[in-house]
Amino acid sequence: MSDMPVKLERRGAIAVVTIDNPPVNALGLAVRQRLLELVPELEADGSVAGVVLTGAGSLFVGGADITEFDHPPQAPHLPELLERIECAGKPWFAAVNGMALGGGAELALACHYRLVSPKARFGLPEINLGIIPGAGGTQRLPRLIGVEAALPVIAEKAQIDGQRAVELHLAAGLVEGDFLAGAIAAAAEMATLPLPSPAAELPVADPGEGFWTEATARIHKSAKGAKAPLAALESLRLGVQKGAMEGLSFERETFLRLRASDEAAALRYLFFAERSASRSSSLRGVEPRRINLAGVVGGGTMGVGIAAALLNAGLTVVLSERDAASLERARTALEAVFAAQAKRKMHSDQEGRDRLARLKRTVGLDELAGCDLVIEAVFEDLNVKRDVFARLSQVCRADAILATNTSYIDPRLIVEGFGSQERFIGLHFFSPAQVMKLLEIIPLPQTAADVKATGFDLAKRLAKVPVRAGICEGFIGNRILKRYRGEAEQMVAEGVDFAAIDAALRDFGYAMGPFEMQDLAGLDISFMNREAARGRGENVPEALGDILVRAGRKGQKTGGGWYDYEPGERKPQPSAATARLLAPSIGAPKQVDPGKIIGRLIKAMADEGRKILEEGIADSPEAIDLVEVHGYGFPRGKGGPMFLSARNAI
Ligand code: T1G
Repeated sequence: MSDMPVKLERRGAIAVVTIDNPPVNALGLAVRQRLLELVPELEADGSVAGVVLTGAGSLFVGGADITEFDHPPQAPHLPELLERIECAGKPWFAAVNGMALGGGAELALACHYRLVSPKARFGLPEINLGIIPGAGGTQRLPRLIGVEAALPVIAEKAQIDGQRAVELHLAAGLVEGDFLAGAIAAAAEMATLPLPSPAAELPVADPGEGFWTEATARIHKSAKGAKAPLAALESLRLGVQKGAMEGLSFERETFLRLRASDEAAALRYLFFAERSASRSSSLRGVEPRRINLAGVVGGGTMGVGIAAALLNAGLTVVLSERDAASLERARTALEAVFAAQAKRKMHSDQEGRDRLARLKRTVGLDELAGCDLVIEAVFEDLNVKRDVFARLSQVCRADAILATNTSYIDPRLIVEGFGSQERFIGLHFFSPAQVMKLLEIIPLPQTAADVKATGFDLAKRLAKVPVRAGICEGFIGNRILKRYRGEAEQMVAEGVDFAAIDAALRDFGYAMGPFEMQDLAGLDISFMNREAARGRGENVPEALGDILVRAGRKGQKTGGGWYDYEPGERKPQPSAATARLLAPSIGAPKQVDPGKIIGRLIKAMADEGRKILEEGIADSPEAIDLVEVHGYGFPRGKGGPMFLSARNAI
């Protein structure tokens, strides 16, 4: 009896139905089957005046069971169940004790009344999964709260909390204190009232052409090519203009079509990959160290971003620079970061000032003595980094964790000779560090388990996606980037126009192609790496990018790299200079189908990914895809190179 996912108990004339299906009370098959049995059962029970439906634990319902989506839908389907509840002859009260997401929100909307706790939240996040609500959300919500209030929830990931739900008359009441008892009491009182009309039958006002035009433009922009948000808007609009019945069938047909799409499959894959990323099986049960005071060495682009990320997460930060002028530049840069965040409504101006108030600035390293964790983010040079760690290992507490943000250098070489490796770890952030979600965690062979666990815990506190990476040149991300760029350059050498390659990658979903990206980041970074390798006597062939750098073309910062740039402009312009410089090194021009360009580049990334897996540098194909999506702009709706390769989609 106890593992039944739906529990039934009686409280006087009220039947209490509790969905108890850990971890998130998802509306899986067994839940749907049991609820469908209960509707007629309770209907026929003359001693039942009303039904209170709630969720066990802190959630109401986390939605339909996403794990079922890789398989054909199984009856009973959610729309059928919700229609039975909506048309029941006795009132069903959704006692929303916490998150009611997706199908969970739709279930609450089909009930006759909603009673909410202060922790209640209604959301229809289906577009995150490349689908739209499939059980009436786009039809019932606007009929209960109006189109203007419903649209942001349906197509823009907005949520409605308990208080707002009462204000919108979505909920009949807010129940404080002992929520379930209060909800049952309210239900007992309201059970005798005439049943309200089913939400799907309520009238809804059409806000007019202007509203739809503006909404379509706004959502088209924010969707960045994803299909689901506009499909959700279309379902809402069609229901408003053609009626709920047509709206419900359009919604269901659209939901099923998107559910079967490659984009939805990719987004589901990433949904589960992101959730398993934060839990490294090898660290289960290892307690992370408590980090309250964090130090950052270096106030350049990376140092400022890392300090901002730590301050955003509530930590107190000591930022160190080598001299007062550099420290002043770092302070100005940090203030600009928080001003920009306030402008984007991430927080208020006051909250920005409060966060900056937790920043201490210092010249030199001595003031880092009290830090629990210090992250080094100085110039990418072995000797410069070693000088920092030599000093840190003297001034910092023995139990302080010392981390390097190196993106290429072997961390063992950086900390060699500075005491036991147990407290050293690589924490590789991505620029801008306060925005990019990826954190490559690079343990050294002797890094202590609780130090590794602290890296993963820090990622969670910074709302980042952690990926363990082994030690090799470029770890996971930069190693694949090198292969990706090498393959792209090889195509140029064979005569393919690099602008055509960039265009193909943009159409595929990247914000920019490899050559535009190099111009933004600077061609000199990889040039210096190659020169350093040549300096070590390694045989590194001349790259096309080297020809450009030797001619002074380092990218946007020099007004030209692969492309030309007008002063102060970021728009890439075709370059006669580049064409002239590269002509002797590239083949006769040739046209290649964009699909072939994409296929070749992603195959190269996946091939390198397979090598990385064989060498144990990454723990799973999912880990590699998380690196590509959260660190290198791989389009989310495509899943990742390993995902596409596994599906033979390239
Ligand atoms: N189905 C199956 N498993 C789910 C799930 C779901 N809906 N939601 C979460 N899980 C798993 C997750 O993989 C993890 O598993 C564990 O639960 C804890 O999750 C018809 C079609 C609810 C806010 O999009 O946003 O309804 O890794 O780590 O931080 O219109 O999970 O432990 O094995 O995220 O406390 C719409 C998705 C579905 C909500 C809880 N619903 N979930 O956050 O825990 S589509 C969603 C979340 C739908 C209808 C349509 C969050 C959460 P494991 P967690 P959390």
